[in-house]
Formats: sequence, structure tokens, C-alpha cells
Amino acid sequence: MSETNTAAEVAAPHRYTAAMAADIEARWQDFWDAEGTYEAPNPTGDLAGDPALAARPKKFIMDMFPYPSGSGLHVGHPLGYIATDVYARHQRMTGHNVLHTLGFDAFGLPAEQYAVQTGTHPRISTEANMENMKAQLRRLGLGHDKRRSFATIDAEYYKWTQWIFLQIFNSWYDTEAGRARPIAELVAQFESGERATPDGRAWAALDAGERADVLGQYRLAYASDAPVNWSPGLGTVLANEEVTADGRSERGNFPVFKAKLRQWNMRITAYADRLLDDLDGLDWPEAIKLQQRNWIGRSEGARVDFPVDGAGGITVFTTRQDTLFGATYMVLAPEHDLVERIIPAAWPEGTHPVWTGGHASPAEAVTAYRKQAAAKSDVERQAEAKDKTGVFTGAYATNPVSGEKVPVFIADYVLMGYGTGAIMAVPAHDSRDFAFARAFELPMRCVVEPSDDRGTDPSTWEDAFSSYEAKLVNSANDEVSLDGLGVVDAKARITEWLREHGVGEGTVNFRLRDWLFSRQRYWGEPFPIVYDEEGIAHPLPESMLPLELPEVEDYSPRTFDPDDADTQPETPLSRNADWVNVTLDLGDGPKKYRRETNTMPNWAGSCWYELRYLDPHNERRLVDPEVEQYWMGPRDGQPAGGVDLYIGGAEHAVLHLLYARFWSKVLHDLGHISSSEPFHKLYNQGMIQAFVYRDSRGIAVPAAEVEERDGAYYHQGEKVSRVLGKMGKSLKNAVTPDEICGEYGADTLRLYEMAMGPLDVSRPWDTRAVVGQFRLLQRLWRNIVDEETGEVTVVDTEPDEDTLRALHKAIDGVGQDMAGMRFNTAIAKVTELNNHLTKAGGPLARSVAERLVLLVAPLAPHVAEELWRRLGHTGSVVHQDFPVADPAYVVDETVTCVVQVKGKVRARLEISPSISDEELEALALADENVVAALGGAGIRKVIVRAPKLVNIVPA
Ligand code: ANZ
Repeated sequence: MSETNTAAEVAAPHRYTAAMAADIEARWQDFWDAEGTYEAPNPTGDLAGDPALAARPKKFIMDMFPYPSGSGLHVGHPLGYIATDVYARHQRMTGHNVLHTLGFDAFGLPAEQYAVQTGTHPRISTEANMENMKAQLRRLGLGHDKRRSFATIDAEYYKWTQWIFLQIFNSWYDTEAGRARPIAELVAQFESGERATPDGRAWAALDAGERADVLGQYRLAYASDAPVNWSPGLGTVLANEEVTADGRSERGNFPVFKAKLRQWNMRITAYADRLLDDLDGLDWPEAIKLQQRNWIGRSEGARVDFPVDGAGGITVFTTRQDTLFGATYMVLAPEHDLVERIIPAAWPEGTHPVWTGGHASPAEAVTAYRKQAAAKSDVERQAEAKDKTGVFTGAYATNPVSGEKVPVFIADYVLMGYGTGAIMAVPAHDSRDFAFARAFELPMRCVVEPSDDRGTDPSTWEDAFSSYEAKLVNSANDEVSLDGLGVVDAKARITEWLREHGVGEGTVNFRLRDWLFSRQRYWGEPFPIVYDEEGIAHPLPESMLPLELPEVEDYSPRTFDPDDADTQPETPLSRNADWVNVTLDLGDGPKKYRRETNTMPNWAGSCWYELRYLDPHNERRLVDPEVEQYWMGPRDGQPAGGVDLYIGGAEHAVLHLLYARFWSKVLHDLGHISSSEPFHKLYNQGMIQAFVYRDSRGIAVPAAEVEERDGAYYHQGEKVSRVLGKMGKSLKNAVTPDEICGEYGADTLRLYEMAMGPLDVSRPWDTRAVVGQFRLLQRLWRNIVDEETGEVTVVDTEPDEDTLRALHKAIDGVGQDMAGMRFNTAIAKVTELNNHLTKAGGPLARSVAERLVLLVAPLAPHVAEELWRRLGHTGSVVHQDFPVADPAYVVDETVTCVVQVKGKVRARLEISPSISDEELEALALADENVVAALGGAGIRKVIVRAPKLVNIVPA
């Protein structure tokens, strides 16, 4: 520690040192906590009696809350927290009622895995981790309303997570009304006969089990036996969003298989259109919107029925119904239910030997092929370049427009989870079908005339022709002809024909699947569901919530050989028979029930936490409607309402952010909240990266022990390589905020993190550079406090004109930068002002010193509070008004504008950067060089890009 206890220090006992920073910071943190400085008033309580406060615009500012991991925070974690804090402080100082707090997302896998390794109960390790993280965060001086903090594992919190589950379970999506409604209203429709039951019987004629099954088809939370992602190595099933592109578990990187298991799902697909459409009104990064759009994956196309002899028909989904005349075979996903029904006992006479795969019968071929397909992930199955595999089912279907008999195959390139799980194959115009047809010697027919010179015989082609810019050929029957039409017109024409003949219709298909919502874990929210003796699911009444997580002997998940797809999950909660088997009175007398033993996925708790911040201790409701309306409700420019600023990493694009949007919409539809979107503005901060040093074996060595010599890096004498990577314990390059706070103080750390670059850009951490921000604070201090006596040195005089200009320019610039979240340039402007004042010498005018302190307050709140008080104020700096620039002193700088005539530069004008297009055009046309260059010619066009460029095109 070079800055303490030097000779200079003895001579200057009141210098801003690390020790002084530590003292100042601890003192004000205690004070702020004691005073409740950051507590945000709610409109129903505190604001109601205070009209001035109630008139303030609100700002609800949020971070993606952390998972309390055992390794604590490194300096990369608080980047976003510091940014929201600086922003929130600036908003508070510009007249807003600011809500800013932070909770913990505390259910989840790591605590459980740690528990399995060490035998510690997940609650104990999680709570210890939270204590540690809270201390680390407190050290940063974040202005959070601590009364509003909670953890998702708190029973008072997950009571409401369970309550929301019940709301979702007890509702259905009315497609006509375009919103969720209570399930009781659906039951009423069935009872009155307004809506027919699936088999047409009267509702009263159905028994309890049949009614439950019918309602299960509608409920927004439902159990089903669909194929799910089963990861034996993790011991749990996973949502599609949790499976990586190469078909492994996002956590733990274990293989994932498709298995048919009874699981809970959320009918998020009912909201596909709204989730897509409402993105338009959100202020989110385009990249994230795009990821959500792609994940939802809206495709317009058609469903077409192909009759199969004796077995009804196969319905396909296609986006190229225009190519229907070119469909020369069909493919079902290997898992498709129809397969059993269409396969004949024996191969038809003369079946091509390549089609049978050498199997004696269709049944044998199908069984063998299904086994092979189940071992592959969806992504492997869809890989473009790969050889196409498959086998003939022995069945033929009829092409509804050509009347031709087409063979039906099963092949793994067709997925069960998309469209109808069946396709019409058009090998001439789809490259996957082309490859398959080649491998299986299937016929191809050209129905879209190639616009290149390959000719119309597909057997001579290298690949399919799939352009839209062409005309249809070979596409006519007795009733309809598409020949000569373009693709778009042909689609419309054939869709109409299909509809008229009752063999198909235009449809929209989504890539989005329902959200698999149950996990075979211990450390999650229990489902508020019990089963009666007939196996019918019943929701618990609200009065029985929270249903607390019980103690069990062994909370580790049952895991299996990661590659053994034939295993079945076992839930830890099922091991507590006393808890599972209960007698309850659900309104019709005491009866025996069995509890659901799955738990909710760890996304559940983060699906609605923004709402609970608003009203964290409400025991009667999820959130008071008036409170919700005030902080989250729709308003000008925020059509669906939502949090005003939400900062977090880009990795949550389709998980947390999609799920949270879905829950908001359901709660909105059911009338519980006025907002239909949780987060109006989303901002993704960059990452703090760090150098990773590796030895010759490729193993990371501790970064702190690496020495640099002549541009090379050495660890214990051995040369090591250096690359920029993530920061973390495993890469041995983590720097903790505690270390930096200890060495320089939290204000310096805050300044350094904000000064590193634009907030949305990733940046490398450099411990050696931190001292630069420490020096800024030292100079700031020295400009106001005498280092020898500790006295404030300001004087009550008027500053000179030069200083006023520097001051007001800084005020203007810093204010704009803070509002625009350009904290790095704000710091540069503060530094410039401070340097100006240092250079000017002499004591500062009080009015200048005070405004300087206010400018710094959002960034370095502790030192600002200290100086503010030393300047003689009694109220906290936190609640002062941010300084306002006097425009008279904010003189525009000039910029150079280039004027071109016919593309050649003819003049350079020194002008104000805020000049209007009209003004600039007039100035340019009046310039004598421009007039000369035009030589009397008229003007055809003037292109003005104020303030940088004017381009004149003569007539
Ligand atoms: C015939 C056709 C002809 C097709 C052609 C494409 C080109 P998107 O845009 O992603 O929605 N398809 C449909 N269901 C499938 C499934 N379960 N597994 C694999 N592929 C499936 O893609 C829709 C197209 O993907 C559909 O249109 C279908 O192939 C295929 F020249 O039908 B098409």
C-alpha cells in the first residue's frame, strides 16, 4: 500500500488515503442504514399524505438479482449494480421518486450440488452465501431500499410463487377473447352447453376423471405425458431453453434424451402471438428482441392432409404449399403416433432394398430405427451436411393435388416437436429432402422453374433449387393450375383450393413449445397440488399456502449413468412419506391425498420478483393494485407498463425474460396487475474480462503470481501464455471487490468500474489502473480540504468567468451523460473540471465547490456525503437537487462542416454543433467559394447532414 504512511502523509494528516476512505465509507454506510436514506415511499402509505412527493415522477430501477454463489463476488459482478446505483442516484437528484433494491434468486442447482458434496443442507449454505454477499455489496455503498429485499427461498415469498402457480393452473386461454380467463368460466360454458365437450356428451354425464382430463386440455398449467428432455446425469428433466445447441444440459453439460414422462407444463404457446407483438413497444436491445423473435419462431404456411389407405390421414405443416405438386414422398418423425397405425405386416411387393434397411418387416425396421434416433439430440438430427438416414414404413399416402401414391418414411431429420411432426417432402426444392431422396433413390419433380441455367431435370442437379424468385411449372390438375404463377401467388391460390376441398388450410406455426415446468430436485418451490385416490390433481386452497419445503433424509437428486437413456427420475421429496401422504379437507370433508413431489424450476422465483419489490410485506395480496399501478402501470411511451430500467447480462434473452413476460401477461389478464410487460427498458451491460495465464499443459496459473518481462509472461520461472477471458475462480484470475475496497475504498472502485468504457462494451480488468481514479478523488479532496489542518478551504467569493464556463459546461455534460448512462464520459468531464480547478489554484468559491460535490455524488457517494457535510450542510447529499447549467455559460463549441459541390470539397464552415439543417443549408449556399464553384448553375439537390456535411448537386 504505497499511499499510506509515507513521509508526505505525516506532513498531511488530512489527506484522502485508503484509511480515510475506509473510515468515511463505513461511517456513512452506517448512517444511511440508520436513517433509511434510500427507502422509497409508496403512494398508498408515505406518499398519500405528502402531495409534493406524490407529484414526483417515479423511476423503478432494477438489476437482475444475483444467485448467492459460494464463491462470492468478483469485481465483474457489481458492474451492473454500480451502474444502476449511479443512475438511480442521479434520478433521485433530478426529482424522481426512485425505487431501487436487490434481492436474491436463491433456489437452484449449485447449492444442491454443494450440499451433495459436503452434506450441508442447501438452506444453510445458501444463507451463509447470502450473508457473505450482502456484506460485499454493502461495502460498495449501493443505495438500496433494504426493507424491500428478500430471497426467493423465503416462505413468505414463495407462498406467492405458489399462489401464482394456482392462478395459472386455474385459468385457460380464451382464443376468441385473446386472453386468459378463470377456469370456472370455462366450466360454466361446458355446463350450459355453450361449449361442446370433446366427445359431445353433456358435462353432467362426465365423471370426475373425464372432467379433469377435459380441463387439462385447457388449463395454462397442466400435466402431460409428452416426450421431454431427460438428463440422467443431472437426475432431472429440463426445459427446451435449458438444453444447449448440441443437445446437452446447459448446467453440467450432461447428455439429454427424449423420454416420455408425466410432467407439468405451462401453456406459454397460447401467448406466442402476444409475446411476439408486444416486443415492438419495448425499449430493449434489438439483438435480444431478435433472439426472442427467433425463439418464438413464427412461420406462416399451411396444413395439408394426405390420406392413407385405411388409416385416416397424415397432416403435414409446410411453408411451401406452392410446391405441393412436387411432393414425391412423406416423412414422419420416428416417434410419431401414426407410425404404429400405418405400418403393414409385411413389406409391399417389390420394395426397394435400400428402403428397408435390410430389415425383415416394417415393424422391425421401425423399432430398430427409433432406438437409433432416440440417442440423438434435435440439433444432431437437424444438422444440414450430415448423411440422411431413415427407413420406409411400408405405407403409402396420396398426394391430394396430384392423386399420386407417395411412400411414407420415418427419418430423424423430421422432429416430433415442430409443426405436426410430419412433412411432405419436395426433394427438388428443399435441400434436406434432396439429400434424402438421393440416398434413397426417390423420385424428384421440378415444380419451380430454376432461374439459373441448371435446367428442369432435378436428377442432373447438385442441390435443390429453393429460390422464391421464380415461376411455378408442372403444377396443374383438372381443377387448379399454378403454372406461371410466382411463389407468393401460387401459395395463395393453392391454399384457397385446399380449404375449398377440406384437405388443408392456411396456418401459422410457432417454434415455441410449452414450458416444461417440473424438476426432480429438492431445492425448489413445492407444487401446491395434491392427488386424490383416483389420481386427479387438486389445487390446494390459498389458506394452505405456503406449502413449505419439508425436511428429507437425503436431498440429493437421484442421478444415473449420464448415457443411460432408459433410466427414470426419482424425486427427493418422494422420500418423505409422512409429507407425501396426507389427509386434508379441501372443502368436501377429510380425505386422503398424495402430494406432488416435483419442484418448480429455478426460473419460477425470478418470473415475478419485480412485483414483490413493490409491496414485499403484503400478507393479503401479491401486490396492492394501487402500488403496482404507481410503479409499474402503463403510461405515455410505455404502453404495457413495466420497470423503467432493467440491467443485466445478455445470456437471459430467452429464458428468464421470456418466462417473466409470460407470467406478467397471465397476471394482467386475470386482473391482478395493470402492467402486461415486466420490463419496459432493458439494458445489457458488457462483461469485465480478465487475462488468463496458462502453463505449457494448458492449466491456468494464478494471475496474481505472474510476472511480465519484455512483453512475455512468467510463472515461477516458466513461460506462460496470456489470453483475455472470463474472470472467475476456476481461471485463477478473480479479483474481489473487497481487495480493491481495502486498497483504495469503494468510491475508487465505483469510479474505476464506471470509467472503464461504455457500459455495454466488455472491458479487461487492470488492477494497476485503479489508482488513477483514486488520484482523482485525492485531487478533489485537496481542492476542498486543507490536507494539513483538515479545514475546508472554500471562500465566499464569486468565481471568475473562466471557472464559470468550465463549471457549467461540466454540469451540462455530466447531467446529459448520466441520463444517457454514459458514465465513462461523465467521469471524464468531472476529471476535466477538477483539473481545471486545480490548475487555476487558490481556494475554490463555495458555489463551485458545492456544485462539484453534487456532480460527483452519484458516482462516489461516500466522499461526496463527507464533503457536503464538511461544507456545512445538515441534509444528506443523496436528496439534493442535481446542479442545473446556466446556458449563458454553456457556449457551444464550433465544429467544422464540409461543403461539397459535385462531390468535391469547396468550403469548410466553422459552425455551432446544434445548427439546424435549414440554417446550415443557407450558410453553405451563401459561401463565396461555393457560389464560385456553382458558376451560376442551378441546384438540383442539397443533401444536409447537420452539423458535419452539406452536399450540393448542381442541375
Ligand atoms: C415442404 C417444403 C418444400 C418445405 C420446400 C420447405 C421447402 P420453418 O420455416 O422453420 O417453419 N418441416 C415442417 N415440420 C417439420 C418438422 N417437424 N421437422 C423438420 N422439418 C419440418 O420450416 C418449415 C418447413 O420445414 C416446412 O416446409 C417443412 O418442409 C419443414 F421447398 O414443406 B417444407
